[in-house]
Parts: sequence; structure tokens; C-alpha cells
Amino acid sequence: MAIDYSVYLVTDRGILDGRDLLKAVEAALIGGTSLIQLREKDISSRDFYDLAVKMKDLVNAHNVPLIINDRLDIALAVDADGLHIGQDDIPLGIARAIMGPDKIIGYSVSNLEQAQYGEENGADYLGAGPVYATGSKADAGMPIGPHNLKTIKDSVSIPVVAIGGVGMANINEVKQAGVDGISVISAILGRQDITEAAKTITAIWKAK
Ligand code: TZP
Ligand code: MG
Repeated sequence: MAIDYSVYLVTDRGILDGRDLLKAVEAALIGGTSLIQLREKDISSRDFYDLAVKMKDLVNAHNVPLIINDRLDIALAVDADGLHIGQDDIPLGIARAIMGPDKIIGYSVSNLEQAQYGEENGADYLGAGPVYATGSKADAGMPIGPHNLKTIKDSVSIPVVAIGGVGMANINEVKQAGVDGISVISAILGRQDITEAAKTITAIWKAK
């Protein structure tokens, strides 16, 4: 399956103000979100598993791949389409060996060295950031800015998605870095009308 990285939604039930996560993701899918990552913190393994089972059915029914954040065991258990890991997670090469050649593996990077390591050790795509300040990840680190984002993109041949503080106001700036997509939490899930937000963001991304 060719992966469309253009509008990549990362979940966070903490931002939903009590709204149902599955319904929120469905609303985003209706609005054109092209890829979904289930990223839930402060959740038991059992609850994460149960949620992942339901999320996979929902997301795949829209012909969109489901990526699981951090938890290789859960990615395998639910036969998700892929796994996303960062610098503090299970090593990339080990994840690739366990997941096999066909699953999608994404890798979070903030600099050139990490990006090159990701490409050389089996990542299918990189999540580069945080590009801008974000309220959605406490330990995201200093924003790298669009210039460093472009440097990362230019240094690898695998797809790169921009993450961290990306929203309607800066999509065009991010696009100019030449990246393959934008990865967002609050710009979609933080909105009252999630479908409308996803539609608007998708339209801005696709424009020109
Ligand atoms: N990784 C780096 S920044 C970030 C993650 C998961 C949070 C992105 O959330 P938002 O609301 O789109 O800034
Ligand atoms: Mg992680």
C-alpha cells in the first residue's frame, strides 16, 4: 500500500475534553486525514490494546493505515500497519527485525544525525520536529524551525513529516521545506468541528 503522509493525525484523548476518541478520529477521517497514529499516554496496556483493536477497524475501514506509537507489542498484537518510535524507545534496528520488512516504521528525529541514523537503520519515514512550540508534548524539546526541517528533509531520501505546532497558519511555510506531510494533534483534535478542521488543513496542504 502506498502511504499518503500528507495529513497525518496523531491522537491524544487528553485534548478532547471528554469527547469520544473513536468518534473524533472518525470525524477527522471524514475530513480527509490520510494517516492515523494511535498515541496515548497514561493508559494501561489492556486499555491501549482494546482501543487499538477498535481503532484499527475504524481506520482501515476508511482505507487509511494505522500506526501505533511506542508499543511494538501492541502494534504486533493488533496487526497494525506500523509502529512509530522515538529516541527513547526500543532501538530502531530491533524494531525493524521484529516487525519484519513489510510494516511501516516511523522514527522521531530533531537533527541531521538522528535523521541519517533513521534512514540507515530501517525507518520508512521520519517525524521531524518539533518544528514550532507545542503544548501537546511536555518534553518535545526546543523547536527546530522550518530551516532545520528543510536541512533534515534534504539529507535523506525517505519521506519526512513535520511535527510540532503545525497548523493552518504555518502549513505553507512547512510545505516550502519540501516535506511529505504534516503531523498534527491540536490543529485537528483541539477544534470543536474536527471534520471541518481536517478538511481545511487538507485543502491548504493540497493547494498549489
Ligand atoms: N512529537 C513532537 S511534537 C509532538 C509530538 C507528538 C506534539 C504535536 O502536537 P501539536 O498539537 O500538533 O503541536
Ligand atoms: Mg515514543
